[in-house]
Amino acid sequence: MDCGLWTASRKILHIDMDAFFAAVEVRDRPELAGKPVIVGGDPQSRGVVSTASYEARKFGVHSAMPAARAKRLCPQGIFLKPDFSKYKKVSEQIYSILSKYTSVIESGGLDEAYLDVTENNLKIEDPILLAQMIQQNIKAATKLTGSVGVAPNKYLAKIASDYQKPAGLTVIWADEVELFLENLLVRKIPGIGPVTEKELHALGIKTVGELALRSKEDLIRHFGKWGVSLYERARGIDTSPVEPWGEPKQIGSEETFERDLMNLREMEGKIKSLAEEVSFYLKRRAARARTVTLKVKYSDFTVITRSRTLHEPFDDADTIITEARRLLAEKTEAGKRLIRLLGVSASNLESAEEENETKATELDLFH
Ligand code: TTP
Ligand code: MG
Repeated sequence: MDCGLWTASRKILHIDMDAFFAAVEVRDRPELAGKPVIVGGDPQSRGVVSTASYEARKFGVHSAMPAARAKRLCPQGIFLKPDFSKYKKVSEQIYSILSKYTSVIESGGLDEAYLDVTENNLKIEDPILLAQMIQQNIKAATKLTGSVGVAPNKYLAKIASDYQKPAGLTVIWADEVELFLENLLVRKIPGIGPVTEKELHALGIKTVGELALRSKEDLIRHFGKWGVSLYERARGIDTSPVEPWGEPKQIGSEETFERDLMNLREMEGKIKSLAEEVSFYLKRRAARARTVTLKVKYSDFTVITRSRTLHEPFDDADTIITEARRLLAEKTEAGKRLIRLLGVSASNLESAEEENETKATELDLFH
């Protein structure tokens, strides 16, 4: 491949592992190879599918689907409980490989990351060669495959990595952006979910090419501020930088109950265990938070979130329990409406290190 053709000013890679949780399970239990493997909650109760192997996807099984539905679609499916600590270890292994190539890496979760390889540790100019090396390196170390997108920005790189899964390598050249996007369905634009998709369909817009025919004013009229992003996405524009090691903006945990809850005591008990989990994760990251958020999903699936920000940063379970219970009592219809899910999260995070630095600066001011 002639890298002289690469005229874009930035070289961005997006890597996304294939059927991640399922692929790890199949790797560790070779007898599952080629079988429909579904990782997630219990199909006998109200569990949800985390992911499914490509064999299971042929039956229509996909992430976030109720596991009971997956079982109906694919009765011969092999249902496995997720083993998060195992996936976390594999993820760390992958990140340590990626960091050999560049330090400008942004985590998109356990199984995906953006890399800015415009400048890279190996001083290799051709981003496609780098993408191939990364794929081979990950395969050799983990026996897992990932798909990579190479493009002039993050948005296009993400679309590209999804384009030829599994084990795909897709390049969007700077001068081919328009052609690439023309027939792509709007749903493929990251950030466009079923709701926006429906609204766009109602306006007669099915493809990105059709979206590009609309004026900015037109899109702003229909979608507000989000219309500006849509206008830019339709033209392949994204100037956002790869933000190295983006720390999570929030740490949370949630639970869908076996049966909908009305009893406040029972919900307070659930909040306690969710808060303890959040506190555990905060401490493990040596982070402290200032905001507690409670999420409630009622039995009719409407979701609300209510937050409170405190003066002092915290990482202890007691503070989270107290605040989340207060939010439940004062800001929700708990006890009057059935509740299907509760979630507790902590945000406005600062690391212990940052906190020490702030304290040090404050001290300096007074000396
Ligand atoms: P994805 O990258 O979205 O999915 P995937 O890696 O399983 O499959 P693909 O080949 O299409 O990339 O998510 C990564 C992992 O995150 C996935 O293996 C399981 C987990 N996950 C959930 O637990 N729930 C979800 O709703 C989604 C989308 C993912
Ligand atoms: Mg993936």
